[in-house]
Amino acid sequence: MNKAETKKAQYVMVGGFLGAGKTTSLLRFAHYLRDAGKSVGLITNDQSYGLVDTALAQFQGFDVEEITGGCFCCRFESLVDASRKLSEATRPDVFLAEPVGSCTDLRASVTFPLRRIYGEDFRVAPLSVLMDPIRASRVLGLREGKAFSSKVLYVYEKQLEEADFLVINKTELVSSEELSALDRALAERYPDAKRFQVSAREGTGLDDWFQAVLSSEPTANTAPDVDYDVYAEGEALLGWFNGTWDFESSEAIDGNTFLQQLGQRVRDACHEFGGEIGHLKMILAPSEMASDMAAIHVVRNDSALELSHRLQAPLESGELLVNLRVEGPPEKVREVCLQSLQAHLQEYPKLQAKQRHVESFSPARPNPTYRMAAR
Ligand SMILES: Nc1nc2c(ncn2[C@@H]2O[C@H](COP(=O)(O)OP(=O)(O)OP(=O)(O)O)[C@@H](O)[C@H]2O)c(=O)[nH]1
Ligand SMILES: [Mg+2]
Repeated sequence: MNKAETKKAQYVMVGGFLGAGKTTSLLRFAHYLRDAGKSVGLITNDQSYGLVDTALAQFQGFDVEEITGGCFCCRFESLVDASRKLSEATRPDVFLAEPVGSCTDLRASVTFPLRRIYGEDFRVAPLSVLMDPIRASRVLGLREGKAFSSKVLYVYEKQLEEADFLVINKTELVSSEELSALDRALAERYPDAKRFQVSAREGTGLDDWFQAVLSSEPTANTAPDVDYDVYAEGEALLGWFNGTWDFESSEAIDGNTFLQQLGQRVRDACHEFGGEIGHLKMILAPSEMASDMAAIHVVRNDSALELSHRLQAPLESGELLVNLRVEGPPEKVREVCLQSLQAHLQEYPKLQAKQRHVESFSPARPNPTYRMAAR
């Protein structure tokens, strides 16, 4: 069968800043597609490996390809390779891809090149950019509270500027007045984008958004200008930490409490040094059971710590995965994580933790494989 006869796979990208709810929404999207009888391939992306997002997607039974070592735009060919690998494995009807939360310029570096170079293989959907309404209201000056520094905010605003679809997520977290004020501000600043209001957690508003994604094409003919010096400096202000430990305890522990308390320690330590958290996410999973795990998230220094997955049973051994993205030097971010874990382990004298992988860094200057300013 030649390509013209084969139905093209759809390529859907959901961007947005760290902690906006991309993974949660994409997993909802994956279930929506699966329920409609379509096959789905998920693509996760990060600067390094040991990803909580990949573990969360696999936990829900989806095929996932992980692209690490840089963002989609800088590892464009890996993105295409990842799609091919998924194609061989499951022949997805739809690829759902999550770019790194500190990444922008996706229209010029992914959407346009994919359409131009691989247009026979993929039908590229409009770019959705997701927002946490509290974070977005702060960025747009509608709400008090700690924000990131101006170069990090440059990246945030560029993400909004390039969106075909602007999606306010977590709508249940704010009042209807605040939601309307945010929606009005977005409409004024970005009149060409289509706007949606959803709650990925509660499942509201999602079907309209998913249907629009699947049935429309990106309409913009040009990409916004991006000053790569400011973009690079903004990303470089963020510290990344990924760590994986194997642990064993001679006495079963309550993993949910273990993880929540560790999360609180890390959050308090970030607060103390004045680093604004983009996203702290951690997973604790037993070694022998693929169907049980605890996961916690913190998406701002003043956000509630969320236990998004709860372990069903106490555990004696398993794996701990920590991903932290925060504004601050990577050495400080590493120190915060390691010292918090060390202090926490003192409360668990029967538990031994063996470090498997630990890494901290700031994202390198983005250097896209392709940059096409027009489609
Ligand atoms: N209240 C509320 N929380 C949500 C909603 N959607 C996602 N979250 C929570 O927001 C946090 C971050 O969600 P993720 O889906 O991991 O966010 P992300 O954008 O993928 O984060 P990164 O990959 O780190 O950039 C988690 O605690 C989610 O449970 C929502 O609709 N309402
Ligand atoms: Mg994610």
